[in-house]
Amino acid sequence: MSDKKTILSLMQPSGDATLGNYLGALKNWQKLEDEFNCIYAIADLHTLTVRQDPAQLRKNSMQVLALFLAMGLNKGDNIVFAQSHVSAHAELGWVLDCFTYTGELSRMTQFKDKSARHADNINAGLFTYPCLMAADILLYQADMVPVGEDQRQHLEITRDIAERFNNIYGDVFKVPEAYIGKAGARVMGLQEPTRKMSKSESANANNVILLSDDLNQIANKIKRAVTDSDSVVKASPDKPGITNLLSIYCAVTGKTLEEAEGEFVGVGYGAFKAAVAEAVVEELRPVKEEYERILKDKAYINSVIKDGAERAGRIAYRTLGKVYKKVGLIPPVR
Ligand code: ATP
Ligand code: LTN
Repeated sequence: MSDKKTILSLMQPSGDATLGNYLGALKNWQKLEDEFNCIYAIADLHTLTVRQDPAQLRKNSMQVLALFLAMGLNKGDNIVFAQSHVSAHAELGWVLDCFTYTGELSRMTQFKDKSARHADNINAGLFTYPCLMAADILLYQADMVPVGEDQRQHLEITRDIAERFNNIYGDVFKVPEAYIGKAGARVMGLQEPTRKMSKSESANANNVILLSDDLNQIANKIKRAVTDSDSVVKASPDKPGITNLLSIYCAVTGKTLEEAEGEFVGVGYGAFKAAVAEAVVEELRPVKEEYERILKDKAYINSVIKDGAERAGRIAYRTLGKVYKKVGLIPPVR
């Protein structure tokens, strides 16, 4: 890899990717290729913290990978792979478990939220999730991690773990920073605009736009989105529905909020929603075409992630070797 800084991010294949994942994460990752060495993976091991249907998990994993490739995240020197294909993640995760306190882990808001939502399966993996995520990042000596607001606390604990380890053993890990790009949109549910659009909570199909929905379905979901009581197209905290549609429109067109509001002065909600639908459909049309094509070509996806795992592994096992040596494990006899 070149001497550019390294940026890394993973996405859980916990469902099919949503418009939220696309606008809030993937579209921003796409712009980083020139400036950074980019490493992207599916966090399939993390997904096991919530009970999965095996066939469905495999399907979701291929879909998320197909989307990565459709968006060109594997271009140039970028690396794309599956977390479970580089065993160093699980191995370093274990070591980091031993350098993380249960008190710290029990303060994680995601752990508290997920335990409340999956009260029948509060497993140890859900608890130590941040240690595996720290391993994902620290193995690659990543400088930057693009994270949404919801993952900030996990990045903070990663930094704490890295600093703790470095204080004992010397400079083993680079301490990563959050990458704050141009504000990615936070996309809310179309039917419940006060909650974020999320792939693992797509029970109400009209609430979530999936990248696998067909273009007509996508347009119809937007046209059926809940709006607010008056009929003025203006963002405001007491109008979460309209605010959400405006922010989607801005993220897709690159317009500012003022420009978008200006464009819809005197326009009714119906026509406004039709314009948002049209903009989203035109944005997604080429991505979806590429996505559908790649999804059918399993051999291509497999060849990219095989190569990705080999290249990722070369970096990861070097770091893991250093860690094993520092903590006092005897080198394996070969
Ligand atoms: P899950 O339902 O499993 O929690 P999710 O759809 O909420 O999944 P994550 O896998 O947690 O998404 O997030 C992957 C990336 O997508 C993160 O960088 C996150 O910040 C971003 N992201 C997820 N949902 C949204 C959203 N609604 N708006 C903007 N960004 C989002
Ligand atoms: N926890 C993240 C996914 C994730 C990740 C990572 C993100 C796992 N490992 C390493 C950045 C870096 C999520 O659910 N969005």
